[in-house]
Amino acid sequence: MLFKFPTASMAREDEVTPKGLVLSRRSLMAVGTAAFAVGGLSGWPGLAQAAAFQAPTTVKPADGKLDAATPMKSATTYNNYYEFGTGKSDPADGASALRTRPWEIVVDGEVAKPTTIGIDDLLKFPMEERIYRLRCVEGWSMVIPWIGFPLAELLKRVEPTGNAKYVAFQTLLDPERMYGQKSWVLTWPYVEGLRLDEAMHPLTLMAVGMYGETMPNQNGAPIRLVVPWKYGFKSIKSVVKISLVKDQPPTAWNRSQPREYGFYSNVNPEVDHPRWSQATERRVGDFSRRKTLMFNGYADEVASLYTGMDLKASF
Ligand SMILES: Nc1nc2c(c(=O)[nH]1)N[C@H]1C(S)=C(S)[C@@H](COP(=O)(O)O)O[C@H]1N2
Ligand SMILES: [Mo]
Repeated sequence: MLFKFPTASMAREDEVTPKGLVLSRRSLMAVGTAAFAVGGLSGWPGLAQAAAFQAPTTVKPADGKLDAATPMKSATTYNNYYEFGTGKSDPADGASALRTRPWEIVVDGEVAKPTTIGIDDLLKFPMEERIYRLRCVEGWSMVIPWIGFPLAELLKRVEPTGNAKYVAFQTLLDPERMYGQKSWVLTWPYVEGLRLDEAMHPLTLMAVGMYGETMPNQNGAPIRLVVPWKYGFKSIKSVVKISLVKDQPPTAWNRSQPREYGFYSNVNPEVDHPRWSQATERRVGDFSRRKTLMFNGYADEVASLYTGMDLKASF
C-alpha cells in the first residue's frame, strides 16, 4: 500500500493543511521510496494506471490543535451529490453507475492555449496530499485527506489572457446514469465558478483521490474541485469543463436560490443563511457543535483576497 492514511491517530488538526503550505520534501522522498520498495504503484488502484504518476507530497502545517480526521466510512457514505439524489446516502448507493473512463476535461475560453486533456494525463501531474476541512452550508463539516494538484498548475498551462477574470466549472451531464438529472431540483449540468485569483490560489485543489486512494465515485470521481475556505457546494464534482471567462459565471445554487446562496459563498460565521445560523457546525462523528471559523479557518491564507469587500453584501 503506497499511502494508507491512518485515520484517527495521524489525522490531527495540527496536520490540517495550510499555515504556510510547508511542503515536506523529506516525506515525499520517504513515501516515494517506501512505495517502490513495498509494492510499486499497486496501492493506488486507479492512479497506478498513469505511468508517470508521482508519489504525493505530504503537506503539513506548522501549528494547530489536535483533532481527528473524519473516518473514511463517513466521508464516503454521507454525501451531497444531487445528480444521484438528494438523500445523504443516495450517492454511495447510486454513484457506482458513473463511468469515469474515458474522461476528458475541456479547458477553454480566454486562454492562449485551449486544450482537452484526458484524466490519465491529469494523473501525471505531481500529486500532493492536503488535509482540509470541508464545511457544508447545511451546518456539518468533515476533515478529509485529499490527493490532488493545485488548479493553478492546470490553468498556467493554458495561459489565461488578460480578459480572463473568472473560471467557470461544469459537471458531467449524463441523465441516464446520473438519474438525479431527470429531476428539477437544480438546473443541470451543475456549474460553479471562482474569481481567477481564487482559482489560482495555492489552496485551491483539483482532487483525484482521498485517504490515499482513488476518488470514490460518490465524492466526485474522477476529478473534483476542492476550495477549503468556501462552503462545500463550491467544490464541484466530476468536472468535465473549465472555462476562463470575462464575466462572473452562473453557479448552480445561486441560480436555484439567489437569496440564500451568493457567488462568493465564503465560510462566514457572521453571515447567517436566511433560514439558519452559520455560527456553529457539527463535525461529522461528533456529538456537540463547534464554532465555525472565518473562512473555515483559512483566514491567514485567503482573507487578503477580499480586502475592501463588504462580505455581507458579497456573501
Ligand atoms: N456536481 C456536484 N458537485 C457537488 C454537489 C452536487 O450536488 N453536485 N454537492 C456539493 C455540496 S453541497 C457539498 S457539501 C460537497 C460534498 O462533498 P463530499 O460529498 O465529497 O463531502 O460537494 C459539492 N459538490
Ligand atoms: Mo453542501
